[in-house]
Amino acid sequence: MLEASSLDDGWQLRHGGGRLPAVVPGCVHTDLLAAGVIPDPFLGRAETEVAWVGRREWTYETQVPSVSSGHEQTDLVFDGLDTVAEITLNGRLLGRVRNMHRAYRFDVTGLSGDLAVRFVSAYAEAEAVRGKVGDRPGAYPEPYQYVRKMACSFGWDWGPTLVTAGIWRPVRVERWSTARLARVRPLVTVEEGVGVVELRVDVERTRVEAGLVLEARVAGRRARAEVTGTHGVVRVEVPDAELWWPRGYGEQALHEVELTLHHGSAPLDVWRRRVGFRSVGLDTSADAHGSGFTLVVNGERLFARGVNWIPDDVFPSRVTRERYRKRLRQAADAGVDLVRVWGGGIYESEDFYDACDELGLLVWQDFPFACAAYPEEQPLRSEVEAEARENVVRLMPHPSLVLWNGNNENLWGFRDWGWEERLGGDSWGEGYYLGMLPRVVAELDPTRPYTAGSPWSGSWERHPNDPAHGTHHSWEVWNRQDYAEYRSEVPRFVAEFGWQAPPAYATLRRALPDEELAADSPGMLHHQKAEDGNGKLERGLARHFTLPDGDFDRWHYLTQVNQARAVAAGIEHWRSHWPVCAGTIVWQLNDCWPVTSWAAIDGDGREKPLYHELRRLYADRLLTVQVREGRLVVAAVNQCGDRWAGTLVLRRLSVEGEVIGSAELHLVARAREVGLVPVPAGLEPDGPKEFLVADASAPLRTGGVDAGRAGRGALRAVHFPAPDREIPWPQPEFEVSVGPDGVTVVARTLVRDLLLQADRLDPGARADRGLVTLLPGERVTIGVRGWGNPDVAAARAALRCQEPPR
Ligand code: BMA
Repeated sequence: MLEASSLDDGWQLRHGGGRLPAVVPGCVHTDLLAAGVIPDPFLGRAETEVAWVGRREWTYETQVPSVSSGHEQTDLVFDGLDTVAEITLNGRLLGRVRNMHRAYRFDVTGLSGDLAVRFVSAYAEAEAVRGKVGDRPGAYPEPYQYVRKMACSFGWDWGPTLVTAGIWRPVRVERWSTARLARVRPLVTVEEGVGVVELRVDVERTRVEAGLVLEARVAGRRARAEVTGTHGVVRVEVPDAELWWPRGYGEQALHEVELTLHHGSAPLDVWRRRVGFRSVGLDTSADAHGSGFTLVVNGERLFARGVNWIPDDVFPSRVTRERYRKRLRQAADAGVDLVRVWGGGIYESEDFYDACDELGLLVWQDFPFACAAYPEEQPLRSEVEAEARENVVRLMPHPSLVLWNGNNENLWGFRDWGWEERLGGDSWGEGYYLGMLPRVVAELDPTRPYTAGSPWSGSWERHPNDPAHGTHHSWEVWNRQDYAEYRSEVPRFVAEFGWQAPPAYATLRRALPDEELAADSPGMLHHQKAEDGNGKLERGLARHFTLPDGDFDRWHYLTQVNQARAVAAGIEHWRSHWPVCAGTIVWQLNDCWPVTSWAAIDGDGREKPLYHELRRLYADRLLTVQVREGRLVVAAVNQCGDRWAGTLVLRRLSVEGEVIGSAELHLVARAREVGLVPVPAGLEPDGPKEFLVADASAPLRTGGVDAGRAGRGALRAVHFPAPDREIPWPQPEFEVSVGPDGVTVVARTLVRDLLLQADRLDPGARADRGLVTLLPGERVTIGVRGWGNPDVAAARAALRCQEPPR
């Protein structure tokens, strides 16, 4: 039987003539940080002080023990090396590697002793490749398109430039005899209710003549097959298989598959994974509106409630299984059902995918290409093919994985960002996205759909970002316009759109400990990486609010409110246009360090108001006020499998709380449809002093907690026709009390966008809801966890809401 032993312990990093203890999996920055050699690059402006680390060579060393196990072959296996390295054992070269996205196996039979992994700088490799293949355009100055390393380690418009090196995934020694399972491809399908697992197996042998048998077990069923040469196929059928569903549609049934390789009666190797029975398709057919982009899981057509995922730490080896689970649980708790793994990061880990399988999160995985023209010459071409083959197979068992995507924004960049002219016929990646990658997916994993890029309209005959065809990235709005402009388009699928806001106050305080915080203080600007980011924040804010000159706390609150409002404007509009629009993927769920960015959850894991807003926006039932043909309508977006019928109470109110008019109407939305109720003419609010409140009963579960609801089992939509800066807000008055359940606020006047900033109570505290609007007389209890010493004065000080400008 194959024996595996971890080689993660006992590593050292050579530094300054001596050696430091090294953590594997890990990287050079985290080892230097632990040894006190460098400052924390996440704090202040230390990022720039540690830039030298990425330019140097680094050597990791350990011992390979000598073991007399009696096995015929011994392999040394690296699950991930970041990135360009030479591996030697007792001075003898085992191999040279240059791809962070691959695993490596070396035959070390009969060898033991000094193992060294010498990394050269990824910059040196990138520059050498650039020298060979020629310069290519890209959206950022660093040379990330010339080396197969996580692109965003070279800096991004939300990320620091921290080009690390190291042994970023586990290392082990495997000892085996006769044969081992070299590659297992589970093709999991559902055929007329019967779950089918077809395992296509490749073995590696030391003895060609040995008769080998495969035995598979799934859900109490077994099957056997012989290996011919180095290949074998074993097929297990599970009648009446329990299906795996995305969250909100059903259970996440997972089944263990165990595959054993036998020689006679002796087991040689075992492979175990969990799979789920489900079918997946992508409907891109043409219709009256263009051509769609609708995911179909187990026959159900879905509006995808998505978030874009970036590496959760710029040093991805630091993201533990627990941290993945925590972050993805946060996504699921916000009502998210799809996570897009963005192409400037990595092929995500088993831990990421295990969590998604269990939580019922669908995953769209980009191949790691983003925002640049990528050369197709050697040595890159072979690396890309090898990493694609390896990762398609590695991730195949996971039912959560539903879509492969060729790249992020490169087809768009070629057409729109001046690359076509600059390239003058040079390769730029098209051969990967439209040739190699779809071929690899179709050959190795024909059960999953592939799309060439995001955005992509399905053909060069149309603009790649054409909203009427396929996927669309909506960035003009954040870059240049007011967020109301989201309402001027109904794209078929919005794969990226978003709005920036600073992180939580406690996160800023930790990252910039010695700074008097201001929107443009040096540390704040250093932790803002977007081009003219603060300018865009400021202009976006000025369209809606009176700018709070010099008042940092007010600025911080309002920019966070504006982020939530902007994303809400997009999602409410687009969901109300289901099934023409079949998904929104918010840019972005998470951060990889403390920074002002588009994220809903900041770099310290704290939830911005946008996060809580997502729970309302992505609930199975959403009530929203929209415009159709110049008139207001209430849209009841019903993603449940049951009809939503009930009473809709409309009230036209003044900001002073006076009821100008009201009506009780009937609301119906069929299962997985949108119901529209026109607002009677006399109830449309007129001018900045008035607003509309719509309350609907929603007897079924609505996902998440009841943020934004009028009461239990009810949903509310509030519509102000004028921008906030024109609204004559009354001086807000409310009472605050603190009890075991949290902070209770009773409004005496209209209280708009009430927010408890829990991190100001205690850096470890967390509130269970974000922005709440209360009418006079209404109350809310905001649950707080992790608050050591509850106290009313502190609660008051941590509460914000809209108020008349001072
Ligand atoms: C798109 C993304 C990212 C970027 C984001 C915000 O371009 O694909 O590259 O971070 O917009 O600008």
